[in-house]
Amino acid sequence: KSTVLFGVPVETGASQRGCLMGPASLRTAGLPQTLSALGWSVEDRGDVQIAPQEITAHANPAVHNLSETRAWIEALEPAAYAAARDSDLPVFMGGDHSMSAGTVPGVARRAAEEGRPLFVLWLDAHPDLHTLDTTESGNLHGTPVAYFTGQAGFEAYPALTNAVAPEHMCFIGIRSVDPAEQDRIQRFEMDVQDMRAIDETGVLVPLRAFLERVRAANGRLHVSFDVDFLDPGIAPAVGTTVPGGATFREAHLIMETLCDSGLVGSLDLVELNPFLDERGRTAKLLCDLTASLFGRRVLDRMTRSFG
Ligand code: DIR
Ligand code: MN
Ligand code: MN
Ligand code: MN
Repeated sequence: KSTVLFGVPVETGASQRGCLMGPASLRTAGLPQTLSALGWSVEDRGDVQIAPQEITAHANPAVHNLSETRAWIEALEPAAYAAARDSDLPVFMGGDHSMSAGTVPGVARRAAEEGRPLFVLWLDAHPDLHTLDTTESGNLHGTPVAYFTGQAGFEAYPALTNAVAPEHMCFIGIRSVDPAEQDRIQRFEMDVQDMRAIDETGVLVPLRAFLERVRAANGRLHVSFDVDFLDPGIAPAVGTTVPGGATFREAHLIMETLCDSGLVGSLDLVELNPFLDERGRTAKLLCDLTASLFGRRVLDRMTRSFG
């Protein structure tokens, strides 16, 4: 099994600086070596870069760093496509969540080439369903899902060629939704599992139902993992913490179940802001969660700790 990794040092989609250090922090935590040790062939393609950009205005005055976001999408779509073509399970190390406006269309192009539909599991406190007209913060990390599901209002982003069907989305961990996002969720009848639903049934009931839909459609699955999906008590290194997030075991159980399914074809690790952390704690946790997705078992961990 093979993985291609690359870093996406983008922070212009977020409200505060620091996500550009995310890829370096994940490498320092040993992510490439961890995956090699699990028996994967690992190719780190380094960091994607964009040229310096001029300021572009938008009708919504809150919107900022529009040119940078556009340039990142243009650079990331082909990079993600190539990584998905060249390996079994590429990992895109962010970087704020605006990068998924590039990585998801890239893997969607690969899925279309394989003749398979792309499904996306969005693990996040937020649905990131704003358009450029509805974002109140103007932070473009709040827009990728609306963009790659083909909603109107993205004339300022690159034209989308491979949209993800809204009914192929599943959101888990949601606990902060803006009014315009709520409207879209209801209009498109997207599968949104908020934290209350997780409290009531546990993570496995909705996750298994979604994975069955992916399998029945012979789909390819992309997982987008926002650090703020996790409870801030275990993952403080993110600019938009929301109380009441996923626990350590809920998060590992999701990654282990995804591993068992064999359906995952690509992964985003986003919103890690190492500047807000102590001793790389959150980067190490992301590294361990990724290891669970790549096949590390509880008994492997015991061997490591006690053997
Ligand atoms: C809020 C927060 N919905 C916004 N969004 C995100 O600014 O649009 N925080 N994605 O991570
Ligand atoms: Mn997000
Ligand atoms: Mn979020
Ligand atoms: Mn379908």
